[in-house]
Amino acid sequence: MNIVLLGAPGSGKGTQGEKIVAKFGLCHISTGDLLRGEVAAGTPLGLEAKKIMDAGDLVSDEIVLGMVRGRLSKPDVEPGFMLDGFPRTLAQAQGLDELLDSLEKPLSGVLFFDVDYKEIMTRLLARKRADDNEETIRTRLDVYETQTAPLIAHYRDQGKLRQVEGVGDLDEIFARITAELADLG
Ligand code: B4P
Repeated sequence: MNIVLLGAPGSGKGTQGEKIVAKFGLCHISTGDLLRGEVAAGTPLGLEAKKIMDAGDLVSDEIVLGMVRGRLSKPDVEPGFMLDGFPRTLAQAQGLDELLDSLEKPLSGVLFFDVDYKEIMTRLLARKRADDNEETIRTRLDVYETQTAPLIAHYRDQGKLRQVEGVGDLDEIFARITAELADLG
């Protein structure tokens, strides 16, 4: 099973992603975590990415696609993988479609976490990560609306989209996700 987690910042991709990989034995690939790893290691890419992430903007498609291409070439993705926070633009989605075609690893489905922006603001202000202040969150939500939300239609058109109500108790949300994934086979 190869899946994508799609949703606004703070919609629970990272939180539910941990539970999904533990239950289904998938390789967890979070572009946010990969980028924060580069920042922590102080690499040139990390230094460039930090400014962009702190402002709430998206790191360039070229950089992120390059990172994902490298990660998907590693053997631990063989049992199946879960992309968390990627793709985030139509260009990334098209790049991923081409990459997966060339690797002969089709996407099984895309889980879209549906959470309203008011709830997201409350969650992220409570989390206190470096990019979780009110101004940056507003920018991230604007970026999501203009650049990432069009992916909902992209994957719906491919017949891959599975919508999950992302508000409520963590275990209840996970049960909804499990039901969708069981349905994917
Ligand atoms: P990410 O690391 O992907 O982070 P996120 O979208 O902000 O959060 P996520 O949805 O994973 O929320 P979480 O479960 O943690 O991105 C960070 C930055 O990296 C981006 O802004 C961008 O700059 C860069 N980036 C990453 N990928 C990129 C790409 N593909 N292209 C370009 N740039 C990229 O949950 C958030 C909080 O809510 C937590 O505190 C959690 O405890 C809480 N929570 C979760 N579920 C809850 C529930 N049901 N009820 C109450 N609280 C809940």
